[in-house]
Amino acid sequence: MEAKVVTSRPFEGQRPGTSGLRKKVKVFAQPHYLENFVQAIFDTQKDLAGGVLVVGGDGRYYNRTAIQIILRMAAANGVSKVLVGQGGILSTPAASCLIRKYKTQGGIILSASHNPGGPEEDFGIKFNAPNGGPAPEAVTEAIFQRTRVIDGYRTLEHPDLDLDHIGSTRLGDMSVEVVDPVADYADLMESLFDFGAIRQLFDSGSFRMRMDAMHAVTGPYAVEILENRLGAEPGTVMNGEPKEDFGGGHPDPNLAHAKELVAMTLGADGLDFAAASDGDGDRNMILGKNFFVTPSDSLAVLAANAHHVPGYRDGIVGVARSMPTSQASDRVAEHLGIECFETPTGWKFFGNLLDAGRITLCGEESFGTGSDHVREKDGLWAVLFWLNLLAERRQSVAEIVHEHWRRFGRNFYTRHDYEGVDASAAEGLIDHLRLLLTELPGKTLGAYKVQYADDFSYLDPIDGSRTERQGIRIGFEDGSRIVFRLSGTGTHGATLRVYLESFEPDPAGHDRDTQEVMQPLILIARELAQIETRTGRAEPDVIT
Ligand code: VG1
Ligand code: CO
Repeated sequence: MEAKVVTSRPFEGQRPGTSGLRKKVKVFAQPHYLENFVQAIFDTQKDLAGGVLVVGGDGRYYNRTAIQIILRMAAANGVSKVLVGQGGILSTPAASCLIRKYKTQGGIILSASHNPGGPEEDFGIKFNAPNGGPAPEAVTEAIFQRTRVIDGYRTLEHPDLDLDHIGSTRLGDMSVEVVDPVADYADLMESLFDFGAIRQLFDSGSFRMRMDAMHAVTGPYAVEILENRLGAEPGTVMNGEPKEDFGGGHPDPNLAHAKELVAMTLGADGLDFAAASDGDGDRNMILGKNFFVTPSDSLAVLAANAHHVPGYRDGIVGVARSMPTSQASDRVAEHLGIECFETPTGWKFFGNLLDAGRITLCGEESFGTGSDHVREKDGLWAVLFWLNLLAERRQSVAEIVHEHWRRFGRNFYTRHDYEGVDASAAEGLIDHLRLLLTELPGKTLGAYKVQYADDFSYLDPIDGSRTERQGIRIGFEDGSRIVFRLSGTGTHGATLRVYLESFEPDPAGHDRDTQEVMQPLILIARELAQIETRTGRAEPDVIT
């Protein structure tokens, strides 16, 4: 079978954002659009020729079509072997696990994560490096530059392969192995957590939990691990069947999009524990009875309790959080006497620190938590970590978090998102804030005195690379912060994210309502950024 070159012309706008290239399905389905981007990966990642590639996705609409296209192109570009998840399914953390376990030259993951799916909705593609993690900036930039000048791509004529049965086939000179998407990942989880203790918790009969897979990729993983291996009762996993349109919902595990699950935790009869994950299985939301754990607190609690879990029994070497994530984990790191890092938003910035052995745990306020076991955030991993803690400490979620606050103080935290805002208005708002930066320090806003104001930039301590303009930070003397940044994962208009944080050392104030506590800062943020006049929005669309 001869490889052929199909002539094409560059498309505008193929620069990957916070996590890969995301566009409407209609954009991806244009002739040559996906192909150009994939060829740019092969053109810049030379080790893929003659190497092994992992391919899979979150099962959304266009996943199977895209995988067939990629397989033909991989064969034409001289890849020697592809490992593809059965049915085209691989969660993001499971893909990372496979790349590492089988030491492949990288992976291509098809997902637009928490964005909705379906013919009218979103699709996405990202390249993961041989360390299993999202391609670093230098790689995504090289891929993007290649897309700007590309004039053709390599493929071959071949019928679609059967991806639904496990086993090996050939496509031209390339071997294609359809693998169980769950087994290796489930084994890794079993090696990290005390499955015996968690099984006992489920067996006790007095512990009730639900895991909402939101009709996304986590379903098969959660069923195998929670129900089959750990003995949770059948039905523990809700919405466990991956659907191409995620059942019409946003597979975004937060208070706004997982309402049904949240309702099940409320009242005297509420569940003891509930969790949800996103489209590609890398996010997690953790709930207890009448209790929501903010992702920032979750990272801090896991760091403070890591010694309860077999995989981290010997302690953790350091923690990292994305810049907008609350400073709760910094307090734990200080207490433990370990390093702590503040990185730009996006998991790719944790990769070097993990590879260099400088951190063990890391997380983002956006429902992302993970460790050095893979190089992606990992939704089910976080759920199992919490289950292991609950089994070990024999306390409720609320008790564990309250105890944590008493020990370290509470970082109140909320994020306000203004979605689908006019892109130039959003840019204008950020530019306006940039102009204020020099005059803000020393000023008093309401009851708060500004200590520093900057546009966050990050110097990677491992490779010395610098990343600029990662969000406007305004820090106050009492430790409170306001952060503004624009989303890099949306597919239409702009999304303005406003992150707010304040610190309360006094346990008497720990049970106050977050929005109420944050009200003064919320008003300062709105006024300072002129949100309503610039965007026409009086209120945010999503509050978490
Ligand atoms: C968002 C989150 C960020 C996360 C990214 C990818 O990015 O804020 O923390 O890493 O999504 O997550 P942005 O640029 O829209 O704020 V996932 O689960 O969508 O791959
Ligand atoms: Co995701």
